[in-house]
Amino acid sequence: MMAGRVIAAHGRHYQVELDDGQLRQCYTRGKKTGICVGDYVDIEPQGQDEGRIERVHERRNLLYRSDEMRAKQFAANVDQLLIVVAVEPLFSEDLTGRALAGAFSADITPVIILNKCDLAESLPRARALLSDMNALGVRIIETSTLQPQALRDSLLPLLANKTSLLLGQSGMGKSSILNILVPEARADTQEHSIALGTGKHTTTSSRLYHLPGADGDLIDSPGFQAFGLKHLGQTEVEQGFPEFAHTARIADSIIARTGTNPVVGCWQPKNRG
Ligand SMILES: Nc1nc2c(ncn2[C@@H]2O[C@H](COP(=O)(O)OP(=O)(O)O)[C@@H](O)[C@H]2O)c(=O)[nH]1
Ligand SMILES: [Mg+2]
Repeated sequence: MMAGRVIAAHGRHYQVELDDGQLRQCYTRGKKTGICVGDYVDIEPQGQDEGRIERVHERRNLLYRSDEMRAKQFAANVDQLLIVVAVEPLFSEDLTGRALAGAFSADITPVIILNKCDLAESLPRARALLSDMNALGVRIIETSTLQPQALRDSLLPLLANKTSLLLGQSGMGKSSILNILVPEARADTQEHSIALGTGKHTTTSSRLYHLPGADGDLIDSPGFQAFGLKHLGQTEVEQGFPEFAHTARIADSIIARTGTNPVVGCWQPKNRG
């Protein structure tokens, strides 16, 4: 048996990086599914470069979304969720709130990256939309891929010694950011696809990359247009939305003064650190 980590998943084929750096194409025994990028596994080597996944180690966490029909896993064993939003096209507040709620409930630290900050005219509007997120204690980092060195300087220290997951709606600049942080990724951006006339630029599956010159991993994920939270209770969902945080702060202060909870059944105040 050899231990490793799943760095890519395509259907039921998994690319596993073994502890010694060796890469193997792996599959599972029988119909076992549900393994995802970031999972630590034990494999039984098969031939030169294949293997069979025999065991999935217990996960520290798992980020996923779910709707009426099914659950979709983003990644496992993640320290940090980087939610990429852009000045233009303007991001969805609802999706951002849902991603935040998903991260909080999975015990993953969210960070918002506001990209395309070179678009000065629309920047104030995007900043105003995000200012409420401060109420949730979420760190916001402003970037522009037109200034790659500044982008590296502000993001790389944050990524050291951690596994971070890049998530965002398509068009926000995820692939462009990934290419600056991990040049060997050579992720297709919208620009490439327009130049090539292929119209095909979307990342279709998640993949884990090592940051060059630093200990830290970055997982790229397909863009998302939905973030169902069927698996969470209302209280957990509300934790991603500043308007509820406002209610919670008022509730917390009333509790501190009077010892009674004014919003029983609506919000369970919680120590959010
Ligand atoms: N002005 C500006 N455009 C950007 C920036 N980052 C990405 N873009 C452009 O936005 C489009 C979408 O970028 P892409 O990386 O493909 O986004 P993704 O769909 O989130 O992976 C492309 O045309 C990029 O060139 C930025 O910081 N500033
Ligand atoms: Mg992309």
